[in-house]
Amino acid sequence: MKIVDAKVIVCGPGRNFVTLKLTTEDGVHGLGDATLNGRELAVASYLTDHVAPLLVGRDARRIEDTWHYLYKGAYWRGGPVGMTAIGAVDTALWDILGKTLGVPVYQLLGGRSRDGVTVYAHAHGADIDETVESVAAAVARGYKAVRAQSGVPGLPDTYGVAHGGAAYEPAKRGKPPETVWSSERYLESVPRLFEKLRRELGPDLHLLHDVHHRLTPIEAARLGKALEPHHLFWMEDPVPAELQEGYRLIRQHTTTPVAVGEIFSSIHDCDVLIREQLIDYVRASVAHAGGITHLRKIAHLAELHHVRTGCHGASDLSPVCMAAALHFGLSVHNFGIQERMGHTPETEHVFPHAYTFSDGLMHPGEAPGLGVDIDEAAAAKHPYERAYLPVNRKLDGTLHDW
Ligand code: KDG
Ligand code: MG
Repeated sequence: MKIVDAKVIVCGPGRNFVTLKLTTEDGVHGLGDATLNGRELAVASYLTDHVAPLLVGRDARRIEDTWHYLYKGAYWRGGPVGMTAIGAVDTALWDILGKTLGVPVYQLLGGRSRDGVTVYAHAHGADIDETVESVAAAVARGYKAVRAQSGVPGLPDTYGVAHGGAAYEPAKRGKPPETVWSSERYLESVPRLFEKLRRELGPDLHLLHDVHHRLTPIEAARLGKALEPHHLFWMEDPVPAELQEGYRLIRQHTTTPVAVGEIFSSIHDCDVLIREQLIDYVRASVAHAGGITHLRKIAHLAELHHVRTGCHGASDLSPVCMAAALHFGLSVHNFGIQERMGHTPETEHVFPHAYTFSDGLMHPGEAPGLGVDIDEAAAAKHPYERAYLPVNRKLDGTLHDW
């Protein structure tokens, strides 16, 4: 079953996406999400200029071998651009295999380990009261788990909070927007948010919060301690994880569970975190961590060390990634939770899909393969427009983590 075509489709239905479409000699096609928010064209070029010529003529069934052929064959291994490209190839090959055998991908991954995939929604507001309302609205839509982000008093913009009731969408056209940051003001307000959420919404709801890499380890330890009475499901990305050992300090001080990894590209970015049990959830995604094949290896290592999965699922990962994440999440034993930020109606239209949501759970559906497609004619109506993620500065102008 030879691959005869490898096409990269770049489109912008409300936001930019890069999709790899592989076609075999039998006319079966598979899709992979190759979107790297803010650096999309680097992956598109990597695939078109360097990977596509290697794929044509290869046997589409050799998924594991193709992964190593691209990873080891590049010599310059790892990194977000290369691993996103490999991830897209890998995902498309699983899609093709499922379609060829007439089964959904989760059946190829060992079958289902649960009835559905628990997902968490995003909620946000300009202040604590608005955020509590937004979380309650997500609960009314059926979610059993909600990530809450609130505006910080005295700061004009805060990570995760959109203005005017719009959905939160960080990437903006033109030069990167600049936001302002104060850890002191943030640390003062977040415990008050979760104190009110627990009081008003009760003990059963899973509450999550994303710190977005902005604290130092000792500040993160302080926040984790302050949040302990409100028993969060997790505190995400409390500090940047380039230094994995930095998490030891947080762990020594707090029992608030920690989730890390949406920017990880490979198992080597999290092996210390997992082996030393410094985190509770690993957030690496199918799109950015080398596809289904490599993410399964991360999950299996994590399983040995009581760490569960919590894959990134922001709106900049396309419905192709969401479908793959759901097959992965339904099958992998140590699944924790899956993020679901949602997509615009234009995106839903460009990527018709079989996955569904009901009562807090998502299911990938029973269509052969991933159960997601791309309507190329619809995609062509939404051309790519360059967009950047914001940068963030402290009150004194120092560049900080966004
Ligand atoms: O492209 C960056 C976004 O995906 C990221 O900021 C979203 O932190 C995020 C999350 O947890 O979904
Ligand atoms: Mg995050």
